[in-house]
Amino acid sequence: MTSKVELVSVIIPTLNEAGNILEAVTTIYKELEYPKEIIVVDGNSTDGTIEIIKDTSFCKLIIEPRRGYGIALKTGMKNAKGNIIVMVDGDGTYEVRHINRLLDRMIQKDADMVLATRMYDPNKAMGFMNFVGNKVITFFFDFFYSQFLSDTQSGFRAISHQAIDNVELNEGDMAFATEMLIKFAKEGFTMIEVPTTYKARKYGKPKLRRFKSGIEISKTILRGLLDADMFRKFQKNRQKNQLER
Ligand SMILES: Nc1nc2c(ncn2[C@@H]2O[C@H](COP(=O)(O)OP(=O)(O)O)[C@@H](O)[C@H]2O)c(=O)[nH]1
Ligand SMILES: [Mg+2]
Repeated sequence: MTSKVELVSVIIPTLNEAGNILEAVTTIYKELEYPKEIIVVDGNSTDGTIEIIKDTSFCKLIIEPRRGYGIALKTGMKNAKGNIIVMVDGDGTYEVRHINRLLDRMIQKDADMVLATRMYDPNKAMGFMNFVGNKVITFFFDFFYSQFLSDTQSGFRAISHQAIDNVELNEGDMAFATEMLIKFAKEGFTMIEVPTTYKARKYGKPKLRRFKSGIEISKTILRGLLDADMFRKFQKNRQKNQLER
């Protein structure tokens, strides 16, 4: 439940995003209409990302030398002071101008998490293989955990800080994003989506290793199901979420 925005902590993991990061942080700094702190968690980039962040007066820089998207986000969350956390990639692919939409919706719906879904993007900028992988993962996630999400792999999310402190997250890399959804589903937290657009990466390479991440995410989904008692709880949440749509 998030009825008020006191402070938004925007957390951006970066690993060699020198050509993308400045536009992302300046846009967020200019557009975000709520009190904010912008935290960049860098994995010891060697392409100048760190220097670019240091040159801005409005970003807090944390160096997290351990590899992994999930590890970087967890470190950022530990240092976040806001009652709401927004996580977003620093690779320029998400339309960060839409950040207020997530927060407005969060308050309006008193939600625990709002995800920016890329599935209604008219430009269809997501690569074909990523799109298919995402659809398959999302189908199984929704089916097993009784949710109605369209883009479980979205890395652009507003999250209640209190809710995230309530769940234990162990995945260190890309499966972190899915593990978070599973744990939220188990707690009966409200998760909703707002549409956004998406852009192809202009600089640098994605760190996503599709096959490896696909396996890890599938394992995370199956592991979450081992607790059979949860099924009944999910069914109850299904009814509640249906009303929230
Ligand atoms: N600090 C840190 N950031 C990372 C790491 N791996 C990926 N990132 C960042 O996390 C975000 C998502 O990664 P990306 O390569 O775009 O993955 P994709 O969007 O799934 O293809 C980007 O901003 C990356 O720079 C890491 O090991 N450490
Ligand atoms: Mg990306």
